[in-house]
Amino acid sequence: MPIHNADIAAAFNEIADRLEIEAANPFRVRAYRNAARMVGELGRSVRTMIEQGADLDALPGVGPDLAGKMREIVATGTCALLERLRKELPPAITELLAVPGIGPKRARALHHELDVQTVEQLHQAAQQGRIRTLPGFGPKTELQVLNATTAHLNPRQPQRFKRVVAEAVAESLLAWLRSVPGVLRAEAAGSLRRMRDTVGDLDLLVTVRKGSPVMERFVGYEDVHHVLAQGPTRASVVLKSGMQVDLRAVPGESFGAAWVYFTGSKAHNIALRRLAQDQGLKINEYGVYRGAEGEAERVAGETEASVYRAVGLSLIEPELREDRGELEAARHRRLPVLLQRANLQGDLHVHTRDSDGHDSIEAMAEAARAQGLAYIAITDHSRRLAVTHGLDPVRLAQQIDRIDRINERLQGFTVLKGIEVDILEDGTLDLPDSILQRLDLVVGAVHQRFDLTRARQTDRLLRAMGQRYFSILAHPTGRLIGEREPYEVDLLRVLRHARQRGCFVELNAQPARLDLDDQACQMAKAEGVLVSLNSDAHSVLDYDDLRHGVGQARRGWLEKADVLNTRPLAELRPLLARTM
Ligand code: DGT
Ligand code: CA
Ligand code: CA
Repeated sequence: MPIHNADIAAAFNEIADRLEIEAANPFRVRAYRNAARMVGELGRSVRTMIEQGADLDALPGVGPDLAGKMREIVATGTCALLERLRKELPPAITELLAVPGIGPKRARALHHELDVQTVEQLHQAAQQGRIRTLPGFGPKTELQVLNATTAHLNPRQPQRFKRVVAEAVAESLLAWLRSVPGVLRAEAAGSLRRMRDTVGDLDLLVTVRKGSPVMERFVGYEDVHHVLAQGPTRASVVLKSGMQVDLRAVPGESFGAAWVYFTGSKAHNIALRRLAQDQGLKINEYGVYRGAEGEAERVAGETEASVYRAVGLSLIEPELREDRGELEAARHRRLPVLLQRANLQGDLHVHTRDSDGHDSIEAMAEAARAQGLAYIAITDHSRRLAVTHGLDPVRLAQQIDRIDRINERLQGFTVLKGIEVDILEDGTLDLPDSILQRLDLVVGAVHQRFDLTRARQTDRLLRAMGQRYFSILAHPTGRLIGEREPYEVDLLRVLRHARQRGCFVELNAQPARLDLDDQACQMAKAEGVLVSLNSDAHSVLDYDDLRHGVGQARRGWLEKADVLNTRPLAELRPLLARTM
């Protein structure tokens, strides 16, 4: 059975939940939670890493113990620790933890006192007023439980997956499909291909020789949990991770038309169809047709380019297909030349083991160079973020001196001196100008008080950008996909202030952040503010995340010139120099 990163993450999360219910050491619980998150966002298949003999200990936060567990899970689908924990507690009790407001302590109390084992039973107990009678559970908590369980039992929004997770699943599935007899071609479509930051389900296309068993094989894929539909040319399944996959087999001569159709977006398709109609053409997933029903002549369909050409357009890249002006731009041959990974010359947000990173300055520089970059900025956390071992002025001064010495040795690569300084609640910075002035750049970030009103949060950021040495606003909206909503802020005012002050905004490439999002990138471009596309790397492996940022930048219509760190160092330096 092929184990995906999502399976490992789920196992680690379940271990963390169960350890928490058993009141285990909180550090141990957190280690499993962090590992679950790290694996979930990894972007490389742990299974493949193991197959290729890669060193799992090199992954952030992973020691020999966790590495061993990952090997065990990849080999067997579970691990001895999880199985033991499952025997110790009724299987449904961890469900209780999924209810907001119910932590391990309360889950344990409900289980012991009321013999509640499922969310349904908890809901019932709340309805019957049995929860308010428990010590520590007044009527207010009971109402909370009632609301939470109602929402939990009637989920409104179907689950979406982070792109990095969906991509890993799609890649192994596509590779496997390509090995099925008679399969000529297998490709991803849908939101995954459009590089959306989250993916609802996977849409895959194949072309096959006659008689290929691809549909039978697909529904029998080892990771399939259940089959929703199966026919000769299409099938839908739900994988064990809960992810739905739609597969369609299309004729080779229609592949381009089908790829356009199933790549979407729906809004783009509708606009495209309307444009075709205006020219007396009909467009569907089989091709482009001219003439009346019955005697229609097919004029395009084998390639995507032929489809767009038939309606008078140049080929539109998948990232732009959102009906946000791309058809108009294609008609007037004014499509942007989208940013590419190879355009990036450096990375301006990088951590080391001086704060919460895993590797040395030298190792981060070497790894960046191996990724084709010419410079990085070391930007460890500042003292306010104590959990990260953030730098105070004395330690930062020492780091600055060390970087100077490292640069003397390096050739053809430069390490810039920076800091990820905390923006305090009042918009001042966590370190004084006397030390900030010694740096090449200052990356400012919000790490607490996400809850300020829109007006106060906006003022806070404007004030921070007004500080003399401020350079780049990191992860400007603070969102964590699927975990934390962006904070309330007037982004337009922030961008206009950035433009006026000559500072920059970040597109943070961590798969869970991708902050700014696509539309905000477009807004930055419109306001004339350069975007700094940074990995926020915490280990030598994390530069790989830059490609996620590039996908997001492309969705935001960004070209090479719109991105700060496509500049060679000689052009970058004057842009970073603060004269005010
Ligand atoms: P997702 O899965 O929610 O992340 O987003 P998509 O864009 O992958 O949407 P999905 O999976 O529902 O459909 C895949 C593509 O199929 C979609 O991007 C466009 C096409 N499509 C689906 N339904 C319709 C429809 O009703 N009309 C048209 N014109 N195209 C559709
Ligand atoms: Ca989809
Ligand atoms: Ca779909």
